[in-house]
Amino acid sequence: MNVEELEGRLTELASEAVAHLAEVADRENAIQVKNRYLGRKGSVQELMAVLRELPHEDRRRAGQASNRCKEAIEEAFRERLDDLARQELEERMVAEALDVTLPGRRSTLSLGHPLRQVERDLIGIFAEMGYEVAEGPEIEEDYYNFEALNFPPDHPARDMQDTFLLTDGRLLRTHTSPVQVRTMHAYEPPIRIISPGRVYRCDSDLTHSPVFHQIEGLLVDRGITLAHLKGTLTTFAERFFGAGTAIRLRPSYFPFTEPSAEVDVECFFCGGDGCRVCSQTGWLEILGAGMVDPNVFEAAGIDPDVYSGFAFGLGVERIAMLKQGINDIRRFFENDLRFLDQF
Ligand code: 2NL
Repeated sequence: MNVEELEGRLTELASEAVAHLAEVADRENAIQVKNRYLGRKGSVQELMAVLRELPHEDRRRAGQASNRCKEAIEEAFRERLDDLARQELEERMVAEALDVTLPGRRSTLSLGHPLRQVERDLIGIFAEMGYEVAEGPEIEEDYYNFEALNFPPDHPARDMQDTFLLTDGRLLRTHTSPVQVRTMHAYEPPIRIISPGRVYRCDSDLTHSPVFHQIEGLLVDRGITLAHLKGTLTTFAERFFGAGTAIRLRPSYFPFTEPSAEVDVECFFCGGDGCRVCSQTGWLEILGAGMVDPNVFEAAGIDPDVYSGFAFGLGVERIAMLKQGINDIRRFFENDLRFLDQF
């Protein structure tokens, strides 16, 4: 082979390599193709064996031709890598494109748990009438939960069935009355408080949950009568259930009030005509109330000859179930958003 032929072969090799590189689909293949031509055992190196057999005066020319060939291949290689990188970037930009003009997902503003909504409304009505919110511990002493409230030692509500007892002799409060007792112990009348909170009873069915919520009210001052109680509850019923809602008091018994009454409101489903919800009576029982028993005042250090007062208690779940048409108390505690989102 003479120098012209060698030059020709090198030029051919270069264009062959450039054509090959143009066809590779990725970086790895591009490197393989480049090495096939420029590697230590590549086609260009193979041709260089010829160089040693050329006359001395032709070797320089042959060397230059080989350099041109290598440079051409290397340049084609670099360009191909650049093209592949650009192409990959473009593909990623298409694949990962974000449409920033799409409308966002609306977030909904929750009104809170249905029980809390009812509790908030109830508290709001009494707050407007001047009642202050009082709170106390859920783990109570027998004294505040029972004894100070005039429960006789053998009263059935003290039964282990109804009360969760702790091993240290304390208990989970069965009502929020102990909060009122503590308030009477700590403050002089006049007292006007409501005590909302969690209470516990060992009882469970469609309408009873072992943990439920109560709001109790207590008003103590000179000259308080049953008329004040009835007026207060009438105002409450009108504000909560609607103007003109009638109430009635039926005689009842609680250890801590005398006299005691169950309080009914006119059925707000049928307006008092009688329906399934009120069992055809036209009335719904919504709370218990009465005049504070003198024994309770005495235990609290308040003179029953000077002061009198009324108290009432209502179950938040019961009112929420009536108002929102819920028939299973457990719905409140399951945290099922399909239920909760309806309120
Ligand atoms: C009901 C009945 C009631 C009271 C709670 C009370 C508290 C003190 C003194 C006197 Cl410190 N009474 N609370 C009075 C009458 C009824 O609750 O059925 N609750 C769901």
